[in-house]
Amino acid sequence: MKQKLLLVFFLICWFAIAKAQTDTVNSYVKKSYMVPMRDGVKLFTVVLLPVNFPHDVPILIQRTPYGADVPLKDDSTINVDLLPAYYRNMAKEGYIFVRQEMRGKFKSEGTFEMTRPLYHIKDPKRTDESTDAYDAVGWLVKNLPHNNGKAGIFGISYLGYTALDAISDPNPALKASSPQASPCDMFLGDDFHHNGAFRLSYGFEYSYMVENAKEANSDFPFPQFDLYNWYLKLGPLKNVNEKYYKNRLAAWNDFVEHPDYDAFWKKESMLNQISYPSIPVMHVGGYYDQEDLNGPQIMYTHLEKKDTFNRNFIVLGPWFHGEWAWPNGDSLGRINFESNTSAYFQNLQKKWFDHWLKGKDESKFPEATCFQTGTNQWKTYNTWPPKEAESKKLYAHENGTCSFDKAFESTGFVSYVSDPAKPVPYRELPIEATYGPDSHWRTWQVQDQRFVTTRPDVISFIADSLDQNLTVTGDVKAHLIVSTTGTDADFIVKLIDVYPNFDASSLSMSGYEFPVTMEVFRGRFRKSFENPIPFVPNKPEEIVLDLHQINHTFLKGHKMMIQIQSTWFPLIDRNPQKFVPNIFLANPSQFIKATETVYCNKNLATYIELPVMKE
Ligand code: PG9
Repeated sequence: MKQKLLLVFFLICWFAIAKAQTDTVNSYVKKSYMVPMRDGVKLFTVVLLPVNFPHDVPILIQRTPYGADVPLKDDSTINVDLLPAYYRNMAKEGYIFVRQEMRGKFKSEGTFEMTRPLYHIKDPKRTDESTDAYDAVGWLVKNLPHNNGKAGIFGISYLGYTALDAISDPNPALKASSPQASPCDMFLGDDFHHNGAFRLSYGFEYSYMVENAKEANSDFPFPQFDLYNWYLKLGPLKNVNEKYYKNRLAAWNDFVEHPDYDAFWKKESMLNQISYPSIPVMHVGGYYDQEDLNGPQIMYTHLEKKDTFNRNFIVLGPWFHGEWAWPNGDSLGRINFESNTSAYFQNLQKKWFDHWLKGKDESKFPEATCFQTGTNQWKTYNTWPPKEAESKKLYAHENGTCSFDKAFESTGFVSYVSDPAKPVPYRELPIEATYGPDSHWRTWQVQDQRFVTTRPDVISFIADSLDQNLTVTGDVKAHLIVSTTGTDADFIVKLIDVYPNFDASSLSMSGYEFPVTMEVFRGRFRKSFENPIPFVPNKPEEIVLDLHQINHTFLKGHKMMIQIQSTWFPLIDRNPQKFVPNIFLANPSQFIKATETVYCNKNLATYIELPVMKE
């Protein structure tokens, strides 16, 4: 009897182990193909297939301009534990992973066009990233062994952009898309401009990286490590073509030729190309994304208006560009989030794709999953931003304070001199090449602002310390009333969380000035992005500036602070401060000093509008 029981026990264990083994993938084998598109152009495509896995599995695709190949020979295998943390958990339970090079890049045929518009919408005979995604999915489901006929697409940044492209007329086998840190509109926000202000260091270095050579990403050969002075010595933007690019880089020439929000920018804006979530979409973004902070927030809001079937979702976390793909997301710079936020996301991403592509877990997904900084907790919302937040105005006062009370006085302003010859650095020096060795590009958006607070061309307004927590969840907007002695000007606004002067529990964070959100606006576009106009010297004018969505608790004992300045260099090119038709063609003599005035009185009030949650 005892022996029989032992045998039964042994058999149960054996079955359990055998089942567990067949439900887990140990390794993947690499294959590569040239996949034909409808116009005959073939795209280089790398595939990782699960080895000895008895189930049919979905296909997860990434389409990239940065090179799709992985350092493995064809037909060789890789242990699942060596795959990136970003999708390792999905790999363990079986997916087919595909990376495809976009047309014109690396081993793919055809020509590359930066942020190629969706041409097929107007002319069905033309190809673009959406038709390429369609053709790729069709080929993959037909040709890859053991696929279950369902595909998803995902990726970060440009790969997120191609995931977004794919939802315009998706292949019927494409069942879900997760555009992550995808840009949406390159003039209003994201990589190349913010509110019409040109992102100099990024635009300069990125166009060289992707367009200098077809077969490789190239780093601009800077002759020095700290680039603050290099960009200063570069002089006006017209020197870029004169000294370096010689009109050779299409992307840079496009910047020069399209200084305003014209048809060129509008036709590539996702806002004008995709209007509804044709398949389930999960937008993912970081509050401190140094490249594409705007895209996920704006695109979620845009698609939400037509989300009849409830398949539009958003996840926001305390991340730099793509940090959620990293193994560890428990901090950024010196800001601690007290848990591994990346692992949390990777788990959520798995559940989301498992649901749409494997039919697992029928439970409803939260509409919005948005980390709350300050309290350091994940929160879910039925609507995003949550409707229950109450709008409050944080007013700047002449005496350098700010509060929720409007000023009583009818006069009141603060002025500073902005000198393009001595621009305010956007981060502490040295400013290394964007993706060069030891670069701090990923963390500058949470950098302690004390490095500029005492500059005479930076003005600050600080509130009393809070006697209870104050949570701001949703869209933050700055309303400035400003004038200039020049005829053009930029304004940079920051909402800062000032930590207590003496914090015994975290001594080194005492007095830290944490920029919860910040943004630039190029003044010439205050009435219209299409038709810039000069300022009339000394005439007060309103500028409304989107400071994005946040979910942040200013903790009891902390202070809120508003900071304003007019240069942010070399992140943003220098505004000459004298109105010229095209800043890309301005001469050195057109760059002038100007006095900028911010009004803070009862008739001309400058304030930040905050969506405040009830505690
Ligand atoms: N932020 C980059 C990018 C995306 C889309 C277009 C151009 C640039 C990127 O990291 O891919």
